Amino acid sequence: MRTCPGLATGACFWGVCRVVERTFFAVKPDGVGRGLVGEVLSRLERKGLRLVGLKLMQVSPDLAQRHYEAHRDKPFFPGLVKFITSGPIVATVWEGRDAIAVVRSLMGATDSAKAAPGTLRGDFALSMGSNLVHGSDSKEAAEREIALFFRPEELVGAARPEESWLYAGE
Ligand code: DAT
Ligand code: MG
Repeated sequence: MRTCPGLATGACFWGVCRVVERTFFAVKPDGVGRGLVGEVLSRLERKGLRLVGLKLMQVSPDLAQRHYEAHRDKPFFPGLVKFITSGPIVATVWEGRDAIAVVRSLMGATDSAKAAPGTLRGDFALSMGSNLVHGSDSKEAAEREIALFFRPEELVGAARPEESWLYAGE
């Protein structure tokens, strides 16, 4: 596999160039506190997504408000900010084919009690507020959230040797 010249997140599989997506994904304070970081990240790794950014961090109230600015007028906003700043999170960036939608499908529904078995929230959570994980829900959100949490030099595009199998036939 070779990196495509001129494409920030491009890659070549079997000589065919394609643009792959990047998405922002976080294990929330409940997931870190409950010791589920390895379990959660391994689901994304095993799916075949490429880890390109990773940090354990404490979210400040200012960063929390900017991250969740779309929810600023919702009644649950103060509780959301309080929760996401209540302990460390693991902030990550992943890259791969349809990464945004793929990660959302691995996460499950926002209300963990309704999330399907086999999803992260369906298997490891019960709550609406403490719902274990965050994932970008659109290309615009992904770009905005990645830039909020990571400097460009903190993202490292390391190819996985098995990508020739993950994308074989495409
Ligand atoms: P998601 O995290 O699935 O993208 P969202 O963007 O709609 O969901 O909401 C962001 C977070 O806000 C969500 O993970 C949990 C919290 N939240 C959403 N709706 C809520 C509600 N009705 N009551 C309490 N918390 C809520
Ligand atoms: Mg959301």
